[in-house]
Amino acid sequence: MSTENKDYGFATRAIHKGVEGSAENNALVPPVYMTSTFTFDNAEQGAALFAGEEQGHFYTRISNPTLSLLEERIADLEGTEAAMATASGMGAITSTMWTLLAQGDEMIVDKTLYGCTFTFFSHGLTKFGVTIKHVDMRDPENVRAAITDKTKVIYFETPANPNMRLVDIAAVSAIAKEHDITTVVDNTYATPYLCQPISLGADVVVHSATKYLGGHGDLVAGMVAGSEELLTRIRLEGVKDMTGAVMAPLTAFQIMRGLKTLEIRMDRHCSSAEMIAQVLEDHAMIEKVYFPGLESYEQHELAKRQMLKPGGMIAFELRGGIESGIRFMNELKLIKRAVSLGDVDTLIQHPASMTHSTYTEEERLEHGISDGLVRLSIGLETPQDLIDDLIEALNTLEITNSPANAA
Ligand code: 3LM
Repeated sequence: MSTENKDYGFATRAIHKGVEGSAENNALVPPVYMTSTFTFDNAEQGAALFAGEEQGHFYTRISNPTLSLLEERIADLEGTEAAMATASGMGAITSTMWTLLAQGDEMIVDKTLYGCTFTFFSHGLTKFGVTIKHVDMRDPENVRAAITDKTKVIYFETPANPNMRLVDIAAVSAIAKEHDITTVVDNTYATPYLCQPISLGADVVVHSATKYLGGHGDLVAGMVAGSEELLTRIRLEGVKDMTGAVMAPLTAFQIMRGLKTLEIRMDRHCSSAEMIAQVLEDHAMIEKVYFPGLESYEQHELAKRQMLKPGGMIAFELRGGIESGIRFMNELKLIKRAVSLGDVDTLIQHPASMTHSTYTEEERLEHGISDGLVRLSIGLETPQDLIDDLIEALNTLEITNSPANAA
């Protein structure tokens, strides 16, 4: 974008940020640098690049022009100084945590976390002498109560995967700041279009770019965004030396294509989800719907304050518990049974036996992930087709469950 200081909107920046008209032979879409290494003009230049005395690309595990462009774009959308592209969401989370934490440190995390994040914290970091404290962050005061002089990081997802609980980013970040603690937010569900945690006081944002940022279910990737100083450490300590979880240049190209439609995709994900959440809530076979856009949602006011729109994810419980849930999922014709989320395709899955099967049964109960919970990622299909599919599947349950049928 040539007019760097103009106040462009989100969609404009998602399409143009970082591309100058005259660069790259005037190509509208910048070429992908499919190279692992970069040549040196002479040996002295190679040494200067390695010593950090000269800036430039020399090996793609450290940096690459295609990755740099994506990083510049994500940093801009998240409102941070810098960003780093990683091989997966877990690559982003592990690279960040290995950088921020050391033996003897404590980390406070929310009770609800994506299954592999939970396992990395509870069974991975603990092996190396880091203490993890799980608190229910729906009340920020629980965070304050858990802080000790060893606390280095506060970590949460909002909305949280899979039960849709929200965390007040401004309130928790303010408590963290009082104690000089780094706040890390997983912004995968909201995306920078719906929420920018940094503007609310958080320090670092991580993403599974596999989800909405990519948006088409055809890649696995992650992102970290934060200050220049911290991102340099995550790049050189976390990714370069500890995880090696660097993104492939072609994946960065796919994500940049995805970003160009992020705003319009999110608008449609959100409007369809709002419609569908209401339809589900009104159906007799549904026990409870968890969706931040519903008036009945216990954190609806926080959602309105913190998110531009309520997002495209819905969780719900059926009457008849998990048996009903499994029958219902198997009756769906259009909606696909699959993990992952944020794709153009609508996906449904059962957290207790799939994405969150890394928790034990007791842990799931303790962490608010019920066995009957079903998770729905609303895609971009014609909303009425999705509603018809859901209602037809729900109605088969009514028939099977009705007293007449049982007799
Ligand atoms: C899922 N989630 O279906 P990757 N943070 C959040 C996530 O939801 C995820 C990650 C990080 C799912 C993946 S389950 C086997 C499939 C909030 C991933 C990790 O490493 O890019 O998968 O991101 O909920």
